[in-house]
Amino acid sequence: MQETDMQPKKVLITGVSQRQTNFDYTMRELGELARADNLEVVGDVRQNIDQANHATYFGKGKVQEIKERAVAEDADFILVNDELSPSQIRNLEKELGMSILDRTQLILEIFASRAKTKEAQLQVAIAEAKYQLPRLHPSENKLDQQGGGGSTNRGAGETQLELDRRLIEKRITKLKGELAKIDQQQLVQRRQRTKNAIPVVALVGYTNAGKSTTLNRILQRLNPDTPEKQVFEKDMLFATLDTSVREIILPNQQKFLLSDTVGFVTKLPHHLIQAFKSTLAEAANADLLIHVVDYSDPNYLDMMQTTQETLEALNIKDIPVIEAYNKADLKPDTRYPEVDGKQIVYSARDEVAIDALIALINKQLFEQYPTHDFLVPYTEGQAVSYLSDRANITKQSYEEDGTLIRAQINPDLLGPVKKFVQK
Ligand SMILES: Nc1nc2c(ncn2[C@@H]2O[C@H](COP(=O)(O)OP(=O)(O)OP(=O)(O)O)[C@@H](O)[C@H]2O)c(=O)[nH]1
Ligand SMILES: [Mg+2]
Repeated sequence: MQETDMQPKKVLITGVSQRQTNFDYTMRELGELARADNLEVVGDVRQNIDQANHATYFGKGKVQEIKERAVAEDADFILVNDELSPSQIRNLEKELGMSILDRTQLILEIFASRAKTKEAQLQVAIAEAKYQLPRLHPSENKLDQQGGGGSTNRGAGETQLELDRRLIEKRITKLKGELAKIDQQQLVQRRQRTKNAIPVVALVGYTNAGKSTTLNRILQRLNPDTPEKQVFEKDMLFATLDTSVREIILPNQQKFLLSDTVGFVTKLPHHLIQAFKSTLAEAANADLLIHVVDYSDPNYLDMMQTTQETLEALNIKDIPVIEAYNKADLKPDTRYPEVDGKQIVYSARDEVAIDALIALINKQLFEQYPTHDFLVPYTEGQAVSYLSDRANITKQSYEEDGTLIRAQINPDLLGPVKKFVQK
């Protein structure tokens, strides 16, 4: 949708609490998502009941209230804070005489409008097709509408439905095939990196927490001569949909790869999570995760929980995590940078704080590895460069019979330099 020459469509946001403790928050977030899709929120109707109505999602009285409110506010359609069943959407639309957009469709729309690369576009298209599949309905297709009822007609409608279904299934297979090709290329790249054993650090977290900004500031601090490597950062939901990987060189010459990827949100549609699995493979294969949190947001704890649940749904586990509490500059009476174990309170906008985060990443990457003393003869220069590329060198001196190096190194990489380890 174009902001400039088109009036934004007006929507009424609606939801059923259903024992959700963070219901208020998810409703507010629904409003944010609507704005991210260029919609104007004209009102808010909620129902406090433990279970949604099976047929119409809202209870009867509430449906009436929504109808009146929508007319009064001149709403173009109704936005519902959940993924509705196909029949709930049909029944509600019939009773309200208005179109319904559910939370899943809204998120899919936002993703579709933001997807830039072929991979992201394919992933969104697959999720959209999977969402549509169970929602095909005989009355929506032309054959059924053209006929004037009668049993022969119903038969034709069903055939058309079968046809539509098969078409979408075929489309999904085709899209998946195209995606698999891209994934294959990336797998090769990842394998290559594993072979070179450059550690991978992945930024994960809620959308708008500051992941891309953190990547940009780390890059700027350590590799200032590569401004073209900066990624897109913006104050909007789902600014990033594609994974970007950047090589970072630490002051001790140690390299690591830092990857930035899509952010999470509550009730992220299941099909989208599945479709984005390959994009998030970067995080699944990381040596270290940086969980970036918008510490200035009053709901930061809910956001952290959502991130954890999404990571679990993606089967990303058993990877060490730095909890990075960002935007401390926006939180009154908060001192930063403050480091406590694997936690840091910082601001991506503050250089000193970024340096503290860099130091913490360095420490966490190598803390798990044992320290060795290596004595490398001066004739074995390549062993010194091998170590400076892969190990965390904490001390280096030039002795009579070679370079003495104290370093932490991944045991899997010790092989080629093992003979220089001092007993
Ligand atoms: N004041 C302040 N603003 C920040 C800080 N870090 C990030 N921001 C702002 O927060 C907004 C979102 O930042 P991004 O880096 O795009 O967030 P993200 O986590 O990559 O978001 P998605 O890509 O949407 O998942 C931008 O407007 C940033 O300038 C910070 O430490 N302080
Ligand atoms: Mg981003």
